[in-house]
Amino acid sequence: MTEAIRVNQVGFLPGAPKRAVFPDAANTPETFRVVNVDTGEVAFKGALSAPIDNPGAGEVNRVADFSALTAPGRYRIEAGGLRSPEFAIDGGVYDALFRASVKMLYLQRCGVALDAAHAGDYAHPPCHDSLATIYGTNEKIDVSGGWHDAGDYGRYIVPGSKVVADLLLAHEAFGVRADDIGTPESGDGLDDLLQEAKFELDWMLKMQAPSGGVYHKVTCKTFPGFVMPQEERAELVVCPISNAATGDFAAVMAMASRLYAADWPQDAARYLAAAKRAWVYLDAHRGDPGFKNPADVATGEYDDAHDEDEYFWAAAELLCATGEAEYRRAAAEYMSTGGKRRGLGWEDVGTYGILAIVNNPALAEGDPLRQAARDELEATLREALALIEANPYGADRALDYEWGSNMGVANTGALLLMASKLLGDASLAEAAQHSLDYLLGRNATGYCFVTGFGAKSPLHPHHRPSVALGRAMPGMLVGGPDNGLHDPAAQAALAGAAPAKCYVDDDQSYSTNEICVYWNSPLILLLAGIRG
Ligand code: G3I
Ligand code: 9MR
Ligand code: ZN
Repeated sequence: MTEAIRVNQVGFLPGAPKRAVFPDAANTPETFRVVNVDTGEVAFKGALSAPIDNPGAGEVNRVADFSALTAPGRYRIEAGGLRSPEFAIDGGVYDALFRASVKMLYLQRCGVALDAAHAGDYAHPPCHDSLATIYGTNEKIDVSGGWHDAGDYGRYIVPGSKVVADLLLAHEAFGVRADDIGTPESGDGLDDLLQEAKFELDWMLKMQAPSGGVYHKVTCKTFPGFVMPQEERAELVVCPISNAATGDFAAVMAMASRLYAADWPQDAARYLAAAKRAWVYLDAHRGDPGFKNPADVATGEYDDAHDEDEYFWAAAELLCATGEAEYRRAAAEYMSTGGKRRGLGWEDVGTYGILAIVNNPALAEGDPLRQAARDELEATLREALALIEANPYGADRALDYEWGSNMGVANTGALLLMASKLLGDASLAEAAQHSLDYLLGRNATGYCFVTGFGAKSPLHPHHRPSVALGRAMPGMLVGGPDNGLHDPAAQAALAGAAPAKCYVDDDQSYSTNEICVYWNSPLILLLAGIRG
């Protein structure tokens, strides 16, 4: 038997839509069966779809729909000499995955010791706890804390803000109250997601300069070798303030001021004051150029020449937190200029601002600002749905797989779930299952893209602790296919590959096989929404 059938390798909630893909339509029978692997019984029989062209994968596919199978159990799909990896149907099917995907953030914490009781093999003493030099000066400041960004140990405001936003949205939009993640805070009666986000927020406060502007990042000048974090001992450098960092900071601080008010009132007040100071800085710095690495700094740049969407997101969140007219004016002005820069990424954040306006309880139903934001959200959803519909693997794309494409797929699934609640449309939630299926194995590579989960998952992520210890840390979502072939390992392994197959499980392929806190966070949000 050839394990050629692509399916979500973790599995499905009983009532979920369920699909599998046969990659090679020409060599596929007309019918398939779903077999219970414990009893050997055939639990479901069905007919395959007509062949569907899949140019991004360079394939012609057939789709098997077995949504009608709802009985809990462990299953495999079979047809002729083909079969799929095993998967489960179960009400708790995503519980361990959800916990591991949040725990990953704990394991990326910087500046503190990770003890063996919580971190196991990935325990380490405090790292990056020396004072950091403000670039171009002799001034040293304490900016310890926050998460390591990715496979490297940099700490960057712009992508870190995305993670905070996703965790806060999981709490706000889906009512997540988790106290069993397995972090030092678990079991204290307070939400572990809010406490994980707080670890980053409290670091972010240290990155705000007296002017209200926010330093873009703190890293060493170059990337280290494949060492554990406490072994990276080069000088820490705080890079210059940027508008993008300051705008993202203002947005998530304003968001946090609302969501921490009940359990951490003093922190909530500090977050709001910091957000307002950041806005004052932004207002005085319109038109400043975007961040660029200083000539002798080679770490992640997160350069963004367009800061209007960061201004918008900040204004929208400050409006939500305060109701003040100044923020409304700024948000409305942006909405009316048409420059939406939609997105839930590190670079384009317009959709976060849209969500903040649609969500704002202080805006009346018929408020024109809110209506414009709803229209914008609906346009974004229509585009995503058309792409998902046309792709048998359920990714919201045809031929374009960018660096970190798995973040894009997870963002879209998470947005569909949030919009489904906001707009009261259940069909949007069904489409989100396709995003999750893609990430967990129903894709052209046959990988479940989360380390430690599924029958075939990445064993060699570009992640320094995993490489140093010789074992992939579990619960990490890799970047996935990138048809730009942005690193030498990808170029060597993937020349001529179809876009959806431009992925290689090689620890040198940072453009396809790195992991990131802001790739995990939309997975967390997607899982939070799917679990309901
Ligand atoms: O802006 C262009 C756009 O115009 C064009 O249509 C598109 C086509 O693919 O490319 C766009 O630029 C891309 C850019 O991201 C913005 O999305 C680049 O090709 C792409 O190479 C770039 O990738 C980023 C990469 O750093 C290199 O800068 C990733 O998004 C980003 O996730 C990644 O981040 C790294 C950090 O620098 C360091 N830490 C690890 C982290 C993850 O690998
Ligand atoms: O490890 C680095 C990773 O976090 C970045 O995403 C990537 C691109 O900036 O760079 C990685 O570091 C590599 C560097 O760019 C080139 N020399 C080899 C480094 C390790 O693979
Ligand atoms: Zn560190």
